[in-house]
This record gives sequence, C-alpha cells and structure tokens, in this order.
Amino acid sequence: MDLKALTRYIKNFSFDQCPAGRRGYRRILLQLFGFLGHGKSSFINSCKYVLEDTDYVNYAGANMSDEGRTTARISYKLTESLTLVDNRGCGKMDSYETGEIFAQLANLLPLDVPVEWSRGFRLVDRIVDAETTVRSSDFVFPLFLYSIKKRIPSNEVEDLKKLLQNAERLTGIFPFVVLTYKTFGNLTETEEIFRKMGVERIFALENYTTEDHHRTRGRHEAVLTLLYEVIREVEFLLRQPRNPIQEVKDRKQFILRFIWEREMKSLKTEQESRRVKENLKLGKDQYREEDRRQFDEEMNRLVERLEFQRQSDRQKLEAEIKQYKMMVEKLNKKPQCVIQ
Ligand SMILES: Nc1nc2c(ncn2[C@@H]2O[C@H](COP(=O)(O)OP(=O)(O)OP(=O)(O)O)[C@@H](O)[C@H]2O)c(=O)[nH]1
Ligand SMILES: [Mg+2]
Repeated sequence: MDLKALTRYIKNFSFDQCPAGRRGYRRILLQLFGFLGHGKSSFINSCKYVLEDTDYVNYAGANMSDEGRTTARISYKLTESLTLVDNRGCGKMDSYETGEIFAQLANLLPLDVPVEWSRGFRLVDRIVDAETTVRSSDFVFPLFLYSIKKRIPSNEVEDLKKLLQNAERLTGIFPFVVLTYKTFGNLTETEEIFRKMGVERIFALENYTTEDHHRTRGRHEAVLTLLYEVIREVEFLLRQPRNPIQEVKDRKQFILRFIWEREMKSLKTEQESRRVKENLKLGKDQYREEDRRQFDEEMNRLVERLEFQRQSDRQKLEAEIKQYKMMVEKLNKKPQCVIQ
C-alpha cells in the first residue's frame, strides 16, 4: 500500500464499518506507555505531523532535553475513531510506578488531568473518583515505546517482560512495541530481546522532533504502517464477540487486586523488618545480660579469693601472735638471775 492509501485507510477507519458491527466501541484509545524520555510525546507529534500534513508542532510537549517531562495523562485526537493517549512515563519499575501505569493503561484514571504518583490505597480512591469519566466504549490498545539508545540492562529484562505480560492481562492485547531512536543503537539485538519476551509486533522508527523534522518517506511510512497495523489488529479482534462493559469491570478488578496484593506485601515486609529489628534489639539486650553475668561471676570469684586470702592471712597472723605471746610468756617464767 502506498503512503496515500495508508493515510486514507487510517483516516477512514470507523467501528461502524467492521463486519461484526461496532460491538459497543466508538474509538481506539492508543495507550502509549514506557519510561521517561523514551519518545512517547515525540511519537504523538510525529503521528499528528504525518497524518495532518501540516507544519511540525510540538503538541505533546516533547521535552527539548533527553529527559522526559509529561506529568499529565493527555489525549490527542488523531481521527474520529483514533485517539492517542500520552501517559505519564515511569522512572523505575517498582510496584508503585507500575501500579500507576496499569491504572492509566486500564483507562481507569481521568484523561487530561495531571497524574499524581500516590502510595498506599490512595490509587483506589482515585479510580473510584474517576468512575464517572471512564468510557466503556474506548477500545484500549497498549503501545509500549522503548528507546534503543537506552539499551536494556540485562537485570531488568524479567521485570520488563512481567510489565508487558501484565499489560496483556489487563487489556487482552500483547502490547505492540515501538523502538524509538532507531538508528542510535543495535536494532537487531534489541528486537531479539523483545522477541524473547514474547512480543510479536515490533516496529522501529526515528521520531520527528523539534530539532529534526525534515520529511522523509521512510519516517512517514514507519508511522503510517504502525497505525495501519494497529487498526488491522483491532479489526481482527472484533471478529470475536466482546463485552466492553465487562472488560472495564475486569480491568478494574485486576488493578484492585494488584493494589491489594502490593499493599499486603508491603505490610508483610514492614512487619518482618520490625520483627528483625526487635530481635536484634532483644539480641543486644541478651548480649548485655550475658556480659553482666560474666562480670558478676568474675567479681564473685575475686571476692572469694580475697576472702580466702584474708582468712589465711588472719590465720597466719594469729599463729604468729600466738607464737609471739608464747615466747613472751617463756621469757617471763625464766628464773631471775641473782647477782651475788
Ligand atoms: N533522535 C531522536 N530523538 C528522539 C526520538 N524520540 C524522542 N526523541 C527526543 O528525546 C527527548 C525525549 O522525548 P519525549 O518525547 O519528550 O519523551 P517522553 O517519552 O514523552 O518522556 P516523558 O514525558 O517523561 O515520559 C526529546 O528531546 C525528543 O526530541 C527519536 O526517535 N529520535
Ligand atoms: Mg512525554
């Protein structure tokens, strides 16, 4: 398909045209997720640039530095039936940040408002507060963006795999992966790592950016092909009966279970560390007690020895006094010598 035909296909897509009907959906919500500064906002700018065929505009506020900065969950309408969502990127893969990512991905948090990173059960409150804004007519499609430039540390592969698998459990779709900064690293190696994680659909591209947005056929084609493939996948999935309302319920249950398990785990860890600390303190007290006991024993031994010494000295002294007395008595009894 040439570029024009691809563009037409994307712009004309509507759930009404699907052979099995709209099945309760109105738009595809292409949920962009990934780490800070991996090119999510730039990808949105690229899509707008390619599809709208106007001047390059930094709509999504892609950061000028290498670091990212999107802190809200903003939606960008691309066509009547396709909306992109720039989710807040995560910095690390702890259960708090991944919990937030899941809640965003599951479309359970409001669109177009700042995203707070909350701890504890606060996320549950936010999900409940957002209930009136969640639309079951959104077909949630996960798109994971990863910059080749950042290379995947081998000790993070397992966590990344788990993140993608959970995204699949949450949305029913194994995320498509978009490798950004295509020419800034080893593409084949990165693709291989993602394939081993079970990713089937990998796309690599060089985003259009504020500094570099000279139109090239290659870059246009990469963006259009990805959007086309997303739509084709949705059409394929719609061949099976689906229940959008049930899907929202399932997603909510998944997240609530995740938060519950996370909090239970953190409570257990807290209790465990408190127990270890108490034992340690107890250990110290026991140690002090043992010290004191040894000291007392030593003191008692010394006192005993001193007492023994004192007794034997006294006996010796008494014996000497006795002897001395006897000598004096003897001397006193000696007959007086009379000098004539
Ligand atoms: N050369 C090149 N630069 C890119 C590409 N993608 C993004 N950039 C640059 O990388 C920086 C960060 O990109 P953003 O699009 O802001 O990243 P982000 O994922 O939205 O970051 P957060 O909002 O923090 O999650 C910006 O300076 C972009 O111009 C790419 O594919 N190639
Ligand atoms: Mg951003």
